[in-house]
Amino acid sequence: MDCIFCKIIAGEIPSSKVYEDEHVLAFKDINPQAPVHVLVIPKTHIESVDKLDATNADIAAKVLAAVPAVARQSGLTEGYRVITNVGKHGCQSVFHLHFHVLGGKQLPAEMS
Ligand code: DGP
Repeated sequence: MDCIFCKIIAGEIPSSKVYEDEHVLAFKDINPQAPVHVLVIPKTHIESVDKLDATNADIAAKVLAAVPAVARQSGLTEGYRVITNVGKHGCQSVFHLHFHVLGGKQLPAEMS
């Protein structure tokens, strides 16, 4: 499978690791949109939130449950934003489920 995030999980592509456990990897986004911009992903390949159902929701839960540890590790004591893009209209560019964790400054309230 030609998935860039699966290659990062396999160690074939280097990344700046922030957090790792049995099921989850978190690493710095290559194109940061905020002082802290970390991607939190499952080690199992799932395309996006749109492919979640009762058979794999436990994987997504493990990814989300890792977010507070990622935030703590990244010093996000004043809060942060968690975003996941889905498909073309959502501007998803990597088709391996990932949650963007953004923070380190006051983020704008409005969405474009
Ligand atoms: P999205 O557009 O929501 O699918 O976000 C994909 C993000 O992945 C985007 O912010 C840039 C990041 N990204 C793409 N390729 C790499 C890579 O090779 N390494 C890292 N660290 N981030 C990547």
